[in-house]
Amino acid sequence: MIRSTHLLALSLLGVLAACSRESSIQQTHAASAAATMTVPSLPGAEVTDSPSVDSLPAMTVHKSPSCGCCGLWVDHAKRAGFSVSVVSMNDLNPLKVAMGVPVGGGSCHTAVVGGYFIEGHVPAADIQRLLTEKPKARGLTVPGMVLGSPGMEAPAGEVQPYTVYLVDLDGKSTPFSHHNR
Ligand SMILES: [Cu+2]
Repeated sequence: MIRSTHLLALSLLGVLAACSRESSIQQTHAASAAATMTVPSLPGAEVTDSPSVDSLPAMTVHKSPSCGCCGLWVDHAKRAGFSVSVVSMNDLNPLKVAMGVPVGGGSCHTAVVGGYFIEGHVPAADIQRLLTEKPKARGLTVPGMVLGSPGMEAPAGEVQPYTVYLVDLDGKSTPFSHHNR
Protein backbone atom coordinates (compact mmCIF):
# COMPACT_ATOMS: atom_id res chain seq x y z
CA MET A 1 0.00 0.00 0.00
CA ILE A 2 2.74 2.40 1.01
CA ARG A 3 4.75 1.25 -1.95
CA SER A 4 1.97 1.80 -4.49
CA THR A 5 1.17 5.24 -3.10
CA HIS A 6 4.81 6.09 -3.37
CA LEU A 7 4.94 4.89 -6.97
CA LEU A 8 1.84 6.88 -7.82
CA ALA A 9 3.34 10.00 -6.29
CA LEU A 10 6.51 9.44 -8.28
CA SER A 11 4.70 8.97 -11.57
CA LEU A 12 2.48 11.97 -10.90
CA LEU A 13 5.59 14.08 -10.33
CA GLY A 14 6.93 12.79 -13.61
CA VAL A 15 3.79 13.82 -15.43
CA LEU A 16 3.63 17.23 -13.83
CA ALA A 17 7.25 17.79 -14.76
CA ALA A 18 6.45 16.66 -18.28
CA CYS A 19 3.48 18.99 -18.29
CA SER A 20 5.55 22.11 -17.68
CA ARG A 21 8.52 20.92 -19.71
CA GLU A 22 6.31 20.39 -22.76
CA SER A 23 5.13 23.98 -22.83
CA SER A 24 7.80 25.47 -25.08
CA ILE A 25 7.64 22.48 -27.42
CA GLN A 26 3.90 22.85 -27.36
CA GLN A 27 3.94 26.48 -28.34
CA THR A 28 6.22 25.77 -31.27
CA HIS A 29 3.98 22.91 -32.21
CA ALA A 30 0.87 25.07 -32.03
CA ALA A 31 2.53 27.80 -34.04
CA SER A 32 3.51 25.43 -36.82
CA ALA A 33 0.08 23.83 -36.78
CA ALA A 34 -1.50 27.25 -37.15
CA ALA A 35 0.93 28.13 -39.94
CA THR A 36 0.17 25.03 -41.99
CA MET A 37 -3.54 24.86 -41.06
CA THR A 38 -5.43 21.63 -41.43
CA VAL A 39 -7.10 20.46 -44.60
CA PRO A 40 -10.55 22.00 -44.86
CA SER A 41 -13.33 19.46 -44.93
CA LEU A 42 -14.85 19.01 -48.36
CA PRO A 43 -18.61 18.81 -48.80
CA GLY A 44 -19.68 15.21 -48.54
CA ALA A 45 -16.26 14.05 -47.35
CA GLU A 46 -16.25 12.55 -43.87
CA VAL A 47 -12.88 13.37 -42.36
CA THR A 48 -13.43 12.14 -38.83
CA ASP A 49 -15.41 9.57 -36.88
CA SER A 50 -17.77 12.18 -35.53
CA PRO A 51 -20.88 12.86 -37.60
CA SER A 52 -21.44 16.18 -35.85
CA VAL A 53 -18.04 17.70 -36.59
CA ASP A 54 -19.38 20.19 -39.14
CA SER A 55 -21.78 21.63 -36.61
CA LEU A 56 -19.43 21.87 -33.65
CA PRO A 57 -19.40 25.39 -32.19
CA ALA A 58 -16.08 27.19 -31.84
CA MET A 59 -14.18 26.63 -28.61
CA THR A 60 -12.07 29.09 -26.64
CA VAL A 61 -9.50 27.65 -24.25
CA HIS A 62 -8.15 29.83 -21.45
CA LYS A 63 -4.82 28.69 -20.07
CA SER A 64 -1.67 30.00 -18.49
CA PRO A 65 1.10 30.57 -21.05
CA SER A 66 3.32 27.96 -19.38
CA CYS A 67 0.84 25.08 -19.18
CA GLY A 68 2.05 22.24 -21.38
CA CYS A 69 -0.66 19.71 -20.63
CA CYS A 70 -3.24 22.38 -21.46
CA GLY A 71 -1.69 22.64 -24.92
CA LEU A 72 -1.79 18.87 -25.31
CA TRP A 73 -5.50 18.94 -24.43
CA VAL A 74 -6.03 21.66 -27.06
CA ASP A 75 -4.47 19.28 -29.60
CA HIS A 76 -6.87 16.57 -28.44
CA ALA A 77 -9.85 18.88 -28.96
CA LYS A 78 -8.59 19.92 -32.41
CA ARG A 79 -8.13 16.29 -33.45
CA ALA A 80 -11.77 15.72 -32.51
CA GLY A 81 -12.79 18.44 -34.95
CA PHE A 82 -13.17 21.48 -32.69
CA SER A 83 -11.89 24.78 -33.96
CA VAL A 84 -10.04 26.17 -30.97
CA SER A 85 -8.77 29.62 -30.08
CA VAL A 86 -6.38 29.83 -27.17
CA VAL A 87 -6.37 32.75 -24.77
CA SER A 88 -3.29 32.93 -22.52
CA MET A 89 -3.87 34.44 -19.11
CA ASN A 90 -2.19 34.08 -15.75
CA ASP A 91 -5.19 34.29 -13.45
CA LEU A 92 -8.03 32.02 -14.52
CA ASN A 93 -9.98 32.35 -11.28
CA PRO A 94 -12.28 35.25 -12.24
CA LEU A 95 -13.30 33.35 -15.37
CA LYS A 96 -13.87 30.12 -13.42
CA VAL A 97 -16.06 31.96 -10.92
CA ALA A 98 -18.01 33.71 -13.68
CA MET A 99 -18.61 30.46 -15.54
CA GLY A 100 -19.66 28.59 -12.40
CA VAL A 101 -16.79 26.14 -12.04
CA PRO A 102 -17.30 24.69 -8.54
CA VAL A 103 -14.82 25.67 -5.87
CA GLY A 104 -12.44 22.74 -5.48
CA GLY A 105 -13.70 21.25 -8.75
CA GLY A 106 -11.28 23.08 -11.00
CA SER A 107 -8.29 22.12 -13.06
CA CYS A 108 -5.55 23.70 -15.16
CA HIS A 109 -7.50 25.16 -18.09
CA THR A 110 -10.99 26.45 -18.71
CA ALA A 111 -12.63 26.13 -22.11
CA VAL A 112 -15.88 27.72 -23.22
CA VAL A 113 -17.97 26.13 -25.97
CA GLY A 114 -21.65 26.46 -26.81
CA GLY A 115 -22.18 28.51 -23.65
CA TYR A 116 -20.82 25.73 -21.44
CA PHE A 117 -17.55 25.65 -19.52
CA ILE A 118 -15.27 22.67 -20.03
CA GLU A 119 -12.90 22.49 -17.09
CA GLY A 120 -9.73 20.45 -17.27
CA HIS A 121 -8.95 17.29 -19.18
CA VAL A 122 -12.46 16.38 -20.35
CA PRO A 123 -12.47 13.92 -23.29
CA ALA A 124 -13.77 15.46 -26.54
CA ALA A 125 -16.38 12.71 -26.85
CA ASP A 126 -18.01 13.94 -23.65
CA ILE A 127 -18.09 17.51 -24.99
CA GLN A 128 -19.71 16.29 -28.20
CA ARG A 129 -22.31 14.42 -26.15
CA LEU A 130 -22.94 17.54 -24.04
CA LEU A 131 -23.47 19.63 -27.16
CA THR A 132 -25.85 17.04 -28.59
CA GLU A 133 -27.88 16.51 -25.43
CA LYS A 134 -27.81 20.21 -24.44
CA PRO A 135 -28.72 19.77 -20.76
CA LYS A 136 -29.59 22.86 -18.72
CA ALA A 137 -26.21 23.10 -17.05
CA ARG A 138 -23.12 25.21 -16.70
CA GLY A 139 -20.55 22.75 -17.92
CA LEU A 140 -18.35 19.71 -17.45
CA THR A 141 -15.34 19.26 -15.23
CA VAL A 142 -12.63 16.74 -14.53
CA PRO A 143 -11.30 18.12 -11.26
CA GLY A 144 -7.55 18.08 -10.78
CA MET A 145 -5.11 16.51 -13.21
CA VAL A 146 -5.84 12.85 -13.86
CA LEU A 147 -3.12 10.59 -15.20
CA GLY A 148 -4.12 9.09 -18.53
CA SER A 149 -6.85 11.62 -19.34
CA PRO A 150 -6.55 13.46 -22.70
CA GLY A 151 -3.47 15.69 -22.56
CA MET A 152 -2.25 13.93 -19.41
CA GLU A 153 -0.97 10.77 -21.07
CA ALA A 154 1.81 9.31 -18.94
CA PRO A 155 5.09 8.12 -20.46
CA ALA A 156 4.57 4.55 -19.27
CA GLY A 157 0.87 4.58 -20.06
CA GLU A 158 -0.33 4.79 -16.45
CA VAL A 159 -4.02 5.60 -16.10
CA GLN A 160 -6.23 6.52 -13.17
CA PRO A 161 -9.96 5.89 -13.49
CA TYR A 162 -11.84 9.19 -13.42
CA THR A 163 -15.28 10.72 -13.59
CA VAL A 164 -16.47 13.64 -15.70
CA TYR A 165 -18.99 15.74 -13.74
CA LEU A 166 -21.88 17.76 -15.10
CA VAL A 167 -22.38 20.97 -13.12
CA ASP A 168 -26.00 22.10 -13.16
CA LEU A 169 -27.37 25.64 -12.99
CA ASP A 170 -27.45 25.48 -9.19
CA GLY A 171 -23.79 24.47 -9.08
CA LYS A 172 -24.50 20.86 -8.16
CA SER A 173 -22.17 18.23 -9.68
CA THR A 174 -23.44 14.87 -10.89
CA PRO A 175 -21.45 12.16 -12.70
CA PHE A 176 -21.70 12.52 -16.50
CA SER A 177 -19.35 9.72 -17.55
CA HIS A 178 -16.74 7.37 -16.15
CA HIS A 179 -13.43 6.51 -17.78
CA ASN A 180 -11.26 3.58 -16.87
CA ARG A 181 -8.65 4.18 -19.48
CU1 LIG B 1 -3.52 19.78 -17.13
